[in-house]
Amino acid sequence: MLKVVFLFLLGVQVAYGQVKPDSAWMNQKFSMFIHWGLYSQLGGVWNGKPVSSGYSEQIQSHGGIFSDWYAAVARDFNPVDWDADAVVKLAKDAGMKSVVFTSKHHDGFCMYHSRLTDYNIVDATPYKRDVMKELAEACRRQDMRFGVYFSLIDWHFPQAYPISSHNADPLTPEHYEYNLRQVEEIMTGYGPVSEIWFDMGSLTPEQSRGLYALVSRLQPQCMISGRLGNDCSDFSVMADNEYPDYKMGVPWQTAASFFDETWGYRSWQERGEVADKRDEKIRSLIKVVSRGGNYLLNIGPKGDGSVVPFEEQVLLGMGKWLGKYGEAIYGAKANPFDYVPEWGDVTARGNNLYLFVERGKCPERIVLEGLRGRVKRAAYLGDGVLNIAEEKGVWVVYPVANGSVDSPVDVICVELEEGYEILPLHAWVAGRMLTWENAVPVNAYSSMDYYTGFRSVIAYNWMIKTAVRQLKPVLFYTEEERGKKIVLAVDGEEKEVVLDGGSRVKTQAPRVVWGNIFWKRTGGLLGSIPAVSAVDGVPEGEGWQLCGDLQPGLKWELPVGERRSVLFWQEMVADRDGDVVVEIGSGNGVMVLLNGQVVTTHSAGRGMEYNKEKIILPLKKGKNSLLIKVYNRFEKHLCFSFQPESGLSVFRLETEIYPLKSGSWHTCGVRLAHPETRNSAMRLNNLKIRY
Ligand code: H79
Repeated sequence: MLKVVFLFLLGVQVAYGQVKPDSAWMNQKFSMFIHWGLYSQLGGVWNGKPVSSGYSEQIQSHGGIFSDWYAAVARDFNPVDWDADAVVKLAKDAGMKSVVFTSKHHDGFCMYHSRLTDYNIVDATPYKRDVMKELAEACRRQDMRFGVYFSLIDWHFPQAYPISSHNADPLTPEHYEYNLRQVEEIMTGYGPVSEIWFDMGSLTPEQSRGLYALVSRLQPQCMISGRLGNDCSDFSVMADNEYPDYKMGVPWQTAASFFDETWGYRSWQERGEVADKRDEKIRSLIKVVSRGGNYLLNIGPKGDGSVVPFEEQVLLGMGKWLGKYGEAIYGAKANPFDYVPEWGDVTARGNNLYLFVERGKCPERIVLEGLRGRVKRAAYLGDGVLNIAEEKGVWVVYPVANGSVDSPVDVICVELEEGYEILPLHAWVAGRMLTWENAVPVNAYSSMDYYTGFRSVIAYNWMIKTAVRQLKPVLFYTEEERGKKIVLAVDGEEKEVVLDGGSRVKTQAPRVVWGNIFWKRTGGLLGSIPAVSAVDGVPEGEGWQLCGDLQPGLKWELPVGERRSVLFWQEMVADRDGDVVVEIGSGNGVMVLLNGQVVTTHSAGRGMEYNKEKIILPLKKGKNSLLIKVYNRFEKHLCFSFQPESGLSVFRLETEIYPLKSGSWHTCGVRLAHPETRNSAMRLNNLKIRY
């Protein structure tokens, strides 16, 4: 039965609640992270020797320090040079819009006056002052937003898990309860909190939901970080110091430290030149903002409370840069083009496009492919006007090298007339069948815990060219998608469709010679895409083994460590182009690549050791390579199965008529009507749309 519901939503990618995401948070762009705690007093040194493994804020773990010896550091922790107002002023001068402070790091030492433990800055140190309260008040005085970091693991709380190598430990019921009560203290005693940056641990979905609900009840505006786990969050957080090379359709953030090796103060850090670091961090800020994210840059004050002069100088340098170039950053949207140009990055604000051109890569002509509209003017921000011309319908800017003063990259502002458009080039579908292969995916970042994070796909968009005045798209789906409710949008008009019913169609699959399946152990994260080359159906490189006793469709178990993956590879030779269906059994997460292109990536959540799914593979005539990465989170075994299906059975479902707007180019998009979470992979890779 066909169910179509009309919706009058306007192009909103994800249905948000009323309060969140907080638009002020989305527009912050640049904020200060502060890692300050007992560890700062040690500055990366124990027993007179530098502890070089691990981050310095985790010196208790990496330095193998007994808990009582570590706790004793508090007796000498007397940060007489701490000046909350000066720190907030520095953040302001740097052009930052909020400050996020470590209320409690993994060591369990509270930098605020907790009533639940005396292991805190007021009760356990000679300083006896609630520095977090001082910071919150300084923020309020200086009109700066205030946020907190809160470690979900705790090496001091007796009923918590002991120190592990990975920090992704579960929470015992007592520890979870303790965290709830501490979070309640923080959310009720320190005024408005703009974001809470939960970190590490590996919570059950119920625990993540419980903390999310508590924070939302106490402070409905407060943005909650993705590190809470189980995709229960208001914004996604990349791995430490990770910069995604893709845009996201959800609020997200990169948190970065001055040096990848540490967040907490490290006295023996080799720092290099201020100007180099300033330029590096300006580039990072541009990279994040041009992909739609917020940049959270960390400082690690010393044990005496003072800010490291190197860090202060870098921040002031960034503030100076933002003073001149900030209009290209604040309030700016992500690169509106569907490609990242070779010469740099792009942001957009109002009727302006901002082009960030890398000095070494400055081309003679900057071709703004996909831009439809009229250009008023192009100029270096604040400086010289540039030549710009429309050549065969494509706008071309003629840059001059080193056009921007005091900036590591040239910043060009292209002013456009109202009503310009940017067409997604890579989704101009020539044929009439829309699939994952020719879609522009809308990305998000899904994370069950720190290590089970990956680029998820939450929508597909296409650009189609047709002269007709209306469309009646036909959907093709498989058993795998049956029952899912999707939103199909054409030229902005959205209708809900339930993938159910329709007529069964059988299509002729190509004849395929299935090669041998090989396997190989690999690292943990789902996110990295390995390239495999092969000769005569055998993968090249170390470590590949033949799956000798793998029987079609039967579960194959391998003993594999936690947070590790196994790659499976095989070659398929098809006698013509065409679809085949395979059934793949996998564990906690799986990524499937056909001929180097990602078909699907998803995780299965905790405790889901093994499940099967059917996947359509659009083969090309001749050799095809199939790479499957199966991820093991916490299970003892990794499970896999593989079976080619004999026939390809799909359902053909007609939709209602969509009127088209004038013009020959039209948009089409699909997503789930009710995604489980904003970041969950939608898993519509078998869906096809014919128009
Ligand atoms: O507070 C900071 C870290 O102490 C905390 N998150 C940031 C904001 C953190 N705790 N544990 N982890 C992060 C896990 C990180 C593990 C790794 Fe790595 C980071 C693995 C690879 C990159 C550290 C650096 C270990 C190897 C390299």
